[in-house]
Amino acid sequence: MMNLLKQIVESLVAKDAEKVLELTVQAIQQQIAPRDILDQGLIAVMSIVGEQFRKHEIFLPDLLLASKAMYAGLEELKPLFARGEILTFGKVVIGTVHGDLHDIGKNLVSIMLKGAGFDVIDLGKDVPPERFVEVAKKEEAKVIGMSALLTTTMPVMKKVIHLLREQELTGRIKTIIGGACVTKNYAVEIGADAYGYDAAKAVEIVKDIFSKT
Ligand code: B1M
Repeated sequence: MMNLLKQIVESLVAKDAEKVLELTVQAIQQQIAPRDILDQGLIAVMSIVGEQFRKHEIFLPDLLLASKAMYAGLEELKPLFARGEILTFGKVVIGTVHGDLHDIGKNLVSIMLKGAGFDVIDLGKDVPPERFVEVAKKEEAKVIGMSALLTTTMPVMKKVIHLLREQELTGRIKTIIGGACVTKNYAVEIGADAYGYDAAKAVEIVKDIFSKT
């Protein structure tokens, strides 16, 4: 069993989607528990790959290939999870704020959060403040993640935090912000719960939030 999981890890690190798919099917046939295939195989690798990306040991196309390989395996596993069993570790609503069309960084954060096992509701770009709050409430998400690349769109993040406060949701729905123009000081200034310098840090923070709730 361990050998097969090890091979899944190796194929994922090699970003070989076909091999990952083949080995995942084999693992299922050998009755390895889906949760073990997920945790010890697919998700474990995304942490390794995320760290490599953070250290600039690999680049964006490598990260995208690795996540594609992970999804190939994940698709095979999804139907096997018993009804009611939670496949993911929690829900996160994410988007690039209203007025801002830069979504490359946000997509990276989204991919890495998915890779880490979170259920990510990606609202895309140019997202109005009301929509972040509305969807987070409807989906019972515990985290709202906002990205901004333009100094002119940063105040939208503040609006979201204001809306949460108005609706007495502060603390129940945590906020994490990031993007090239955003700083830790700005996060403190507007009352965001956390600032993510990069995608790997964002995953670390979200994991931390969920481990405490
Ligand atoms: Co624009 N752009 N752009 N642009 N663009 C910048 C941001 C700019 C700094 C370039 C410059 O002048 N030097 C500048 C902003 C200046 C400012 O406000 N301070 C700028 C401008 C001015 C503009 C336009 C106004 C240009 C024009 O039309 N006159 C226009 C605005 C359009 C709009 O949004 N309304 C515009 C348009 C565009 C393109 C469409 C051409 C394209 C975007 C394509 C796309 O995203 N689909 C684009 C690009 C590519 C850039 C640069 C060159 C690169 C941005 C990028 O993707 N970086 C950028 C210059 C730069 O940043 N050096 C620039 C790679 C990405 C991986 O990094 O997004 O920072 P980043 O994400 C990182 C972290 O920040 C963090 O994790 C990521 C990876 O680790 N992170 C988070 C991001 N979100 C996070 C969320 C988190 C946590 C971490 O928690 C939720």
